Amino acid sequence: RPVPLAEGAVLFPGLALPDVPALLAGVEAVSAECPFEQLETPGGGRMSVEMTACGVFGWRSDRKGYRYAPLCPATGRPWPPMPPAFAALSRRAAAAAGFDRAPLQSCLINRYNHRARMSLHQDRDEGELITPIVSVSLGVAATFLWGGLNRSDPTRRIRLAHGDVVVWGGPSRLTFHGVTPLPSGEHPATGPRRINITFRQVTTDM
Ligand code: MD3
Ligand code: FE
Repeated sequence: RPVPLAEGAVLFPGLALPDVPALLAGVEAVSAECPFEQLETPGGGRMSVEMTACGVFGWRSDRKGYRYAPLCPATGRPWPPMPPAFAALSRRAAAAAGFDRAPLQSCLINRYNHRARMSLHQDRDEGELITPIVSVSLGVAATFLWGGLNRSDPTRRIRLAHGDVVVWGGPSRLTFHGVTPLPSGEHPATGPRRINITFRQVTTDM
């Protein structure tokens, strides 16, 4: 069942399938409180992916830069609480990959429409790099690009399908990664979209 990808990185195909109804209900509840938004980048462009978040911290981007923040930008209120089914899945996945800490402070929700993409980047706005990141893919399958510790390292292409969970920790935590433009498609659970949920630990003090 688990597919080792590299040191610290493990793919669990379909691990989230039993949780799909609760996850999609959670995404609906969170986005009703803090709506999906195509964030502005420091360069003045707009991300093609729509994002929201729940938990203690969400991630935001604007002309001032990228950062984790305690308030939803659309409402100025705290991000919605993390639904219990979300936290349970993060715990289960981190434990299954052999980590004794699970990321529970922040849950970012990315929504990809046809052609939305994410260019190659590292996740390094978190001050905490010990705890792994847990990612859950739902809906239309995407091609994930996975490189090394340098932007110019060669990339592997990994198909992330509905229900797949990946845990990224240890030496894989700071690898460059991205998502190629979402193909046109249809999935019974999400229609033409893909939803990616990532769990993160942001600070060491909680
Ligand atoms: C490997 N999201 O939100 S999830 C992101 O599919 C992000 O929406 C992508 O990259 C998505 O930052 C990829 C898989 C993932 C997430 C975080 C990682 C892979 C990772 C952090 C380090 C290494
Ligand atoms: Fe990332």
